[in-house]
Amino acid sequence: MIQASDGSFYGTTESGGAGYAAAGTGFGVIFRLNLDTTQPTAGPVSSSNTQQVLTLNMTAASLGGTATGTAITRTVDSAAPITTNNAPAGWVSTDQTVTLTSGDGSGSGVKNTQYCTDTTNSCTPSTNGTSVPAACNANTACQSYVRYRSTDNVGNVEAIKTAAVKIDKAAPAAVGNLAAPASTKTSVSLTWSNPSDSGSGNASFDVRYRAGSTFTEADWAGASQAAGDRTPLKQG
Ligand SMILES: [Ca+2]
Ligand SMILES: [Ca+2]
Repeated sequence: MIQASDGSFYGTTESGGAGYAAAGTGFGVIFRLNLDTTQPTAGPVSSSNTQQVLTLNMTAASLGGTATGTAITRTVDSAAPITTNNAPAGWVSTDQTVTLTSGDGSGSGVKNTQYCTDTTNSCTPSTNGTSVPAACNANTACQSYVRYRSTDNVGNVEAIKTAAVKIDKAAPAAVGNLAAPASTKTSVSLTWSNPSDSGSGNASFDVRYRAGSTFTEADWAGASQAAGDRTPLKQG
């Protein structure tokens, strides 16, 4: 007695091993591909034509003859699963949890998704899961990599993919060289140097003033915000 699951999937090679059970000893397995009874195949049967439906007739044979087999159909799944990630495209200011989403189309289904994280984009995914934490210490900027892949139920393995996660919790350095080289009765022109920043780079400057008295950073909210272009100049 040879047993297999009608309608189930197999990878590119089908043999008399996994998925089949022979009761007793002294039996051999004969494959007949697509019901071609004139050309029995001693297995394994192989096809890389994914989603192709094959009809297999498997019988037990012994010295006493070959039994009558019952045909089954199985579908070739030679396609690896596809996994995507939801990592943000650019720099962000908070720790992230990257979610991996996998699918195997109309194939045998996803068996597992594995991931790893590092800073050199070279690790081999080995942790099962689809929720990947990415963290960065306070006052620092970090770029890490989530590397991942999925495997389907017949052993097709996806090529490793990578998502870069960029977290910037480091404020820019202090503005330097502030000067007021020109002024009129109604305006003051200011110059300053663009301070360094670990991570995402400076996006804007906040210029404040107060008439009649000086103020410090502690009074920042109570001072008036100056109008004008405060976008950093591009490098180069
Ligand atoms: Ca598949
Ligand atoms: Ca920064």
